[in-house]
Amino acid sequence: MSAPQNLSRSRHGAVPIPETPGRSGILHLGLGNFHRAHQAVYTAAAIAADGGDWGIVGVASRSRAVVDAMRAQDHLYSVATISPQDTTLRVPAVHTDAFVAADDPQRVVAGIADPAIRIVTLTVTENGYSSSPATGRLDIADPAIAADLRGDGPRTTIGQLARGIQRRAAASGAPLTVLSCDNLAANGTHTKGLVREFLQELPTAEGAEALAFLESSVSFPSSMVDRIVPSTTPALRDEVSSLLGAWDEVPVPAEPFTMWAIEDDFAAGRPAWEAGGAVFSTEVDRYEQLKVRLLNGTHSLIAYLGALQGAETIPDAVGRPAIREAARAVLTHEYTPSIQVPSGVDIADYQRQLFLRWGNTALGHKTSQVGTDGSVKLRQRIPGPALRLLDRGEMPHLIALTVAAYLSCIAPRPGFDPGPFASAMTDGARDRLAALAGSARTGADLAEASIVDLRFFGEDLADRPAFTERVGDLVDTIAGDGVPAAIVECVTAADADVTHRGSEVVA
Ligand code: CS2
Repeated sequence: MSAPQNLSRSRHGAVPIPETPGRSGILHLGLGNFHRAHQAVYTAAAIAADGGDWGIVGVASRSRAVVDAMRAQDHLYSVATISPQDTTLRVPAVHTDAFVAADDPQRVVAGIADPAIRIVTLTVTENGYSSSPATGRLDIADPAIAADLRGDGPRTTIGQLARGIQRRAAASGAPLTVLSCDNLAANGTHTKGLVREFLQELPTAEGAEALAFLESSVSFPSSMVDRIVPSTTPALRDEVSSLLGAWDEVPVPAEPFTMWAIEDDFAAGRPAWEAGGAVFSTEVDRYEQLKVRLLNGTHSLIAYLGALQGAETIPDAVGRPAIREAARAVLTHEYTPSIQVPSGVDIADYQRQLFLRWGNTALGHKTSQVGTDGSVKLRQRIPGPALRLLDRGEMPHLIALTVAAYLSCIAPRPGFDPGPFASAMTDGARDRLAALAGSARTGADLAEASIVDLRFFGEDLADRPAFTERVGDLVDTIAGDGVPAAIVECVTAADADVTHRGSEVVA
């Protein structure tokens, strides 16, 4: 049998393909699966409902694979919405071009400066913001930031934004919106702060015009993006290509659930994303906390405990009664009471949905994917809720267990084997932590070195010896008595604390 032809405008089987917009109004940094299954789908719905020059130029940071495949497929690909019941396909068809930033850094700068581009969107992960974990400020000691400040590249996202804004200020002065779609609290304000710090580091003559333009003409709305999007597998390519009747090299798997809450502060217009179900809200910070703590924070716990117990996927992990209990306890006792629920959100229903989403067995979401980059992700997820309980004289047992399980996966002490799924997690801090683990005599040593000496979870948590001690004990319990014993100990203690203080009050 001959190999199927590539997906293209003339070869797409039964899946309808809308017209690709003739002009591009959006430049997107981070052409990964998250963007392609989320923002691209909302943009397709917006254009279908309301038109507009909102084609997307997709910029991949370094990886050539998606760019090459999209070019070979008329910039088309399919999004496979996967549930245990079925798989459905759609082709968003909103990308007008794609390129690799590392191949041509000046093209990114020129794109951001182009007055036809009215929105720059970002999905560069928590790792892509070059901010110091301890202070949250721009990490000017980072060699990549230092190089961008000297005028190389630029290669960092913040360097690209700052240099693009600088050129735009000097050229057209046309207003611009920068929209972060990453899992960071107050992601708009945070991104603006980092770009401002970059420009402030430049000599006055170089940075002043751009700084004034930043304040007067560039808006940075915050947004909360939610859709579980695993990595693409060979099996998905085969399945999608046989459903399509054409070869799609870069399909994206995604769960049925999807949510986008955005602050409506656009300096130069925006697509009618509400047509795809986006919510424009003045409560985006609340949505962000809801998601970063309840979904992402609990997700991390499930991933690390699951990997240590030999679970390759999130549904396998959360299907295990002990891990499910730990997830229930952290969600209801430690994360939910720490947030203010956005108006109109039914929190009991949101929690129920989370368990259904994590339990989607057809999606194959890997524990190693969620466990990757914990050193930057946990910094977003855990300090606020942990400090809230510590301030009340209570111990966040399950959050401490999250940190202990993370350390056990990434920096196992000599003699402890965390298993293959933990070893598959990548983390920029792995080598540093592994060196500490190698010389730590006890869990307490490792907890002290990472939480206090390295300020892994920020200044405030470094200053809570009771928390560090609890994490250290749990590292030893995991290694000595096993994960189930650590879970029982934490869930029992957390349930007892709640019984003692009475029922939870959810704001
Ligand atoms: C996950 C997220 O990998 C992770 O850390 O918690 O990617 C999660 O799947 C998404 O934020 C869902 O919107």
